[in-house]
Amino acid sequence: AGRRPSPGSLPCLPSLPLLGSLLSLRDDLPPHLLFTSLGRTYGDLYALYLGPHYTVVVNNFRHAREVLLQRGKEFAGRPKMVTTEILSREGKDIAFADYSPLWKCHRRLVHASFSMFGEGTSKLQTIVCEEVATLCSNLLTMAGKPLDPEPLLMRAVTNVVCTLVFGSTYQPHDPELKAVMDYNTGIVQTIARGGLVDIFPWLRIFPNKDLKRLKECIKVRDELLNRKLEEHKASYSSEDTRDLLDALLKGQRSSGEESSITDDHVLMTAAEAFGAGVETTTTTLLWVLAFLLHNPEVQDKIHQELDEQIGRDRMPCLADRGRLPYLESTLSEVMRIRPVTPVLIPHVALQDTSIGGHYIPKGTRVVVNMWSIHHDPQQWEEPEAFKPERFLDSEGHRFSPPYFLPFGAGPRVCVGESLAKLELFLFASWLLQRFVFSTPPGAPLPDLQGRFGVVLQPLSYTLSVSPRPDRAV
Ligand code: HEM
Ligand code: PLO
Repeated sequence: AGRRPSPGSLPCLPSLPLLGSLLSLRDDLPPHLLFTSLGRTYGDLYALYLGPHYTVVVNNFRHAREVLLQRGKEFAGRPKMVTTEILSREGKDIAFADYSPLWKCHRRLVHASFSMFGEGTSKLQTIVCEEVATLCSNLLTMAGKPLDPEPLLMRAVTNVVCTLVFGSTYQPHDPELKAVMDYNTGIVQTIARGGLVDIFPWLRIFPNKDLKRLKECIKVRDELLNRKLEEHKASYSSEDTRDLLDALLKGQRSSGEESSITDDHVLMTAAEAFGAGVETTTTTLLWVLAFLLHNPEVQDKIHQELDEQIGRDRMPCLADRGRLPYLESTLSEVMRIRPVTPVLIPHVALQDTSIGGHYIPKGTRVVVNMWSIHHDPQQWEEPEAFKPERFLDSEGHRFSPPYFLPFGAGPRVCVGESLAKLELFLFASWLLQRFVFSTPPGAPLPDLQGRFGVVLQPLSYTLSVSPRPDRAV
């Protein structure tokens, strides 16, 4: 332990200043593509220094399985990164907190609170359906006009998460809703310009305008959260758990007098559930619509499946999931071809360990390149092609191959996975039962490369919505 890695066994990139600059060049490859292309020179598993940090890049499923699952516990650490430390009050959240017994207990509490409102209960379904219904009526008023779907989708998703976390929703023109959407956007745009692979440790030394903006957004967030927390504390009752914030407060209180889960932890968790809940789901839905505009034949098939399985007399519900394998496969295909976090969040080795038989010293950062796994020609036929059928077996049943991991896996797997799947299913099925989405005449098709930051987002685009014929809406 403690010895520097001898790069003897693992190919290690030599010229780090050069790489650093490559990563930070705005018009150059984003990290997931750069790491994938470096793999062609250095092999699937290689090391490099990002600033002073010895970092191993994992590009194939076999090695990812070791890191996430087989030795998941040994790789369950997180690095300290300048911007995420500020965002999470030095890791008092789940996603950016390093491994510790407190983190474990905290994560378990969050997980339990999520399940309380999750699939087991019909509560969540009711919440989501209410918001989708509003979204549909909003879309209807825009029928035929070119429209940027982002604000409408984001508001609907924000309201779902808001109900879940704080037990409240916003009317369309509530200034607080605008404040929330603005601070979220601000954080997303500044938190990790080169992705979560934090290659700008010098941000701290040379505060720049991004850092300033990030701090301003965090201030807005904190004021809002403090208010919600105080309101909840004032009306708290251990008998009636109204929302996630109540569940967290309850967990905090029941874990003993000197609970080490502080108010800061509660606040950061609520903030994170809120942020993660909004950004990931909105982004995925925007990718879904973008790919449907590019692939109208896929949209036709979804419409057909919905007509056959659900009809037009009732709205889809969670119980219909098994009946709509093509729709589910389309959602999977979108998450394969454009994973929201193409390089996950970096992991850290908590002890000396190994990957693929190569020695990995304690403290090594590990970047799991999910993009390259989801585009590996060894596993996927024509990986660049959008083909929902690849998730269907010969009998038309949906299946999910082990090397499809949009939510990660193991001890650091996404805590919002079931919530996200539920939301995506209900949003997509309702929207597509009612509407046809198309490119407005004269408008370009959406760009499919996207912009890489903390999440891989599509560039804004316009679409046009029309109610499906033969339906009395
Ligand atoms: C972590 C994907 C939605 C909360 C992650 C990770 C991925 C991911 C890839 C990192 C795994 C790793 O580093 O190994 C997604 C996708 C989503 C989604 C594709 C939607 C389409 C959500 C939602 C929430 C959420 C809705 C909460 C409301 C979290 C949290 C973590 C996380 C708290 C950190 C877990 C940890 O570090 O222990 N997610 N996520 N995610 N996600 Fe999600
Ligand atoms: C989104 C913007 C919010 O204001 C803050 C925030 C918190 C948690 C982050 C989330 C952002 C982006 C998506 C992340 C999530 C934690 C886990 C999730 C990174 C930055 C994923 C998909 O890994």
